[in-house]
Amino acid sequence: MRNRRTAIRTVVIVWFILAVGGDVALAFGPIPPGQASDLASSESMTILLLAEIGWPIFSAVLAALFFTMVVNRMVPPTEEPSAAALRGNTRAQTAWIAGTLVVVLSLAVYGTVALAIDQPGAGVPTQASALAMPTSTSQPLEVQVIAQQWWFTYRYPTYGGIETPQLVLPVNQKIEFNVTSLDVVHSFWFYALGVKADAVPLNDNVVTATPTKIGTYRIQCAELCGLWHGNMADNTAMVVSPSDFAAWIQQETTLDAPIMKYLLPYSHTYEPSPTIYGS
Ligand SMILES: [Cu+2]
Repeated sequence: MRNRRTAIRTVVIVWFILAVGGDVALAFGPIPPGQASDLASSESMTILLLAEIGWPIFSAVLAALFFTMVVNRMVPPTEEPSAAALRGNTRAQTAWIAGTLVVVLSLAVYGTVALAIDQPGAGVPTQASALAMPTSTSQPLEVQVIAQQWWFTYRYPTYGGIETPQLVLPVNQKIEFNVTSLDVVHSFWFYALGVKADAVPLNDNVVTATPTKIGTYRIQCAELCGLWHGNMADNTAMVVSPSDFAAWIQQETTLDAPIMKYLLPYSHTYEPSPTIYGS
């Protein structure tokens, strides 16, 4: 009996060291998707929280496994069979149900609150934002993402509705991505910003995020969309300073000037053309 107690104590100590060590390591480790936007930071925070809660539980499973496979085999068996104690054990059952309830309910509350803070009014485009230049960085700048087989193009309604093949965003400016498609279902995935939104024909999928780090980023399509789906990846999306952004917009406006009369008027969705797509 004493041996068994010592064994259990050893396992608990092993579990404690594993759990605390892992949680400390997690707190200092890189957590995806990183800190390149407010949305990404919040997602990293959620992943860290879940990992911090999950790791001690996983450690307990490892410790129990270690106990069963190694320690238990070295200790002479006691008279009681190990599994019988749980059957009809009201206290264990109540504790199990209460524990599960607490975990599920607190995560539900946390998830709801996080969602409400990150994406207030998610899915509802702010019509007004397209009409004027944002006067503050918290007022969203509307950027439309148009997915099509097999690339993304971007329109900036605030700047005359110009369309560009490259995504450039000003740093520390709240961006309202309006994601749509011209043909099949695609998915706009800007991993570093924590943005992933389905691009559905005749739908306007809205996500907001504020990029906080100047840099060059990768964008890709995250929905198998046909033969050249793999082509829908771009390593040249950029987050730049407001002055660089203004200069870039100026340059694109000049480039687009001759073709503006052929572009469809800016709209949140576009009718797919049956003659082009053969449906
Ligand atoms: Cu695609």
